[in-house]
Amino acid sequence: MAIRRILTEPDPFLRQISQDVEKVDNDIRKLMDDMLETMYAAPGIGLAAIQIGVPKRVIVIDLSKEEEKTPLYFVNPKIILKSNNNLTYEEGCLSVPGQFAEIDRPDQCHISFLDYNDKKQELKAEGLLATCIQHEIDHLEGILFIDYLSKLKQNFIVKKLSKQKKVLERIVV
Ligand code: K1U
Ligand code: ZN
Repeated sequence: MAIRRILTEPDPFLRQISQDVEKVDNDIRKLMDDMLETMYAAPGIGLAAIQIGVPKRVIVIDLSKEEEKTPLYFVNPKIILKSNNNLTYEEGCLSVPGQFAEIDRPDQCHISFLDYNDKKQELKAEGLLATCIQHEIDHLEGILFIDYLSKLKQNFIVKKLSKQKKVLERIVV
């Protein structure tokens, strides 16, 4: 397993649409293991493959608070049904460091996906899990949570992150 670098806004790679995986083989399992290690190290509660520069439809999530880890793996996740009721949650994103905003999303979603063993599964998620799944599926479409904010707020955040990146690049070089 390896910790991989997480791409941050404004990296155009994050805006790509990710491609379906044909089969969950050992390469995809290695990718998911790396994603999980990267997510735990960050730390975060979810990660999409595109965030580490791999444009494949793969996401990992772990909402457990205890020592015992409970990783969830979703390959080619598809939303079958969304609830009509919304949940507002203060979201963050490892690709938009230091920024948080209240985002409204359906409070329940029903998804189909392939699991770690290439088996077709379905899941009815609610609450934070539903929010996190939708946030990660957005990444697969090149969408970031800041896209739901006003243009003014988006521009402010992108400018701030661009400046931070420039400062960091000067320190590293
Ligand atoms: O960048 C990502 O996609 C991960 C993101 C997932 C997420 C968070 C909140 C709402 C929806 C989706 C994060 O994990 S941000 C970090 C975070 O939420 C967290 C970090 C440490 C402990 C608990 C939460
Ligand atoms: Zn994110």
